[in-house]
Amino acid sequence: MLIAITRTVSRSIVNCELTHLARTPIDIERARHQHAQYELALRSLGLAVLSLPEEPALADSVFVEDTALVLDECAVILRPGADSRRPETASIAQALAPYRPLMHIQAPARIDGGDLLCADRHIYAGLSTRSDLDAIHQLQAFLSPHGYEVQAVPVRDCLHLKSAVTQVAPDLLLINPDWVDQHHFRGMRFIEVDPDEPYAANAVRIGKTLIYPDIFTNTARRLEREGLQLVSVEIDELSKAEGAVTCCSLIFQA
Ligand code: CIR
Repeated sequence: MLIAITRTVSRSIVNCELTHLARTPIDIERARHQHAQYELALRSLGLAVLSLPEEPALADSVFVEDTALVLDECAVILRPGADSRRPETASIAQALAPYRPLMHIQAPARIDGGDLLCADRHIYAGLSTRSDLDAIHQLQAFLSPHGYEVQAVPVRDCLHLKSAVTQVAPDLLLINPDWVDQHHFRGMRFIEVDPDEPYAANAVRIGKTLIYPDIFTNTARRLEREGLQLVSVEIDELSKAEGAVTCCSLIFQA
């Protein structure tokens, strides 16, 4: 069975980290409602949702994706690039310990899970303002005994690699070519986001279905033309904190 770890939106989300967006007021109740709908979407696709309690003092703690990389063989507890986010990992390590042997990225290396895109045994690792080569080398050392290859991929003008590109089918990537170059992804096909929807490259893939923001209607049509099925969610309140759909869960096989 697939498990999704999530975490309730923190009451302090208004103090979230922001890199590319200006701060605008966040309605916490609306953000919590949208997050609950997102959890419902995961459940509707058959996932068991393990919803962790709120971390009132950790503004960005709803974005659990950034704290760990969970593979079939092990989980790597990451060292998030923003100082304020480091304390988020302790409770995630506790939650993952029953399911996987844990490894830990060591200081001073920094890496956010939003920069890790796994395509089978190939892991693309974004070089962003949050993630560095030291962490990518540590990952490679942890994971090559399990047969994984880790490839560094530079990104620009966006927060994470998965702001710019996510996988939507076995050989198919949804991409914003302004933020990452296609030539890094050898052997893959691409759907480009609609130019009016630069934030539209982030989708959660569960089997043949995508959990996808309702606001990117033009890009959604491109995905549907490829025969992909979408479960659409409202996520605009969490987007004000620079969150997207992948960042709100850690999904793995129990
Ligand atoms: C941050 O800047 O860390 C948060 N405000 C947003 C993190 C979003 N995470 C993700 O896309 N994986």
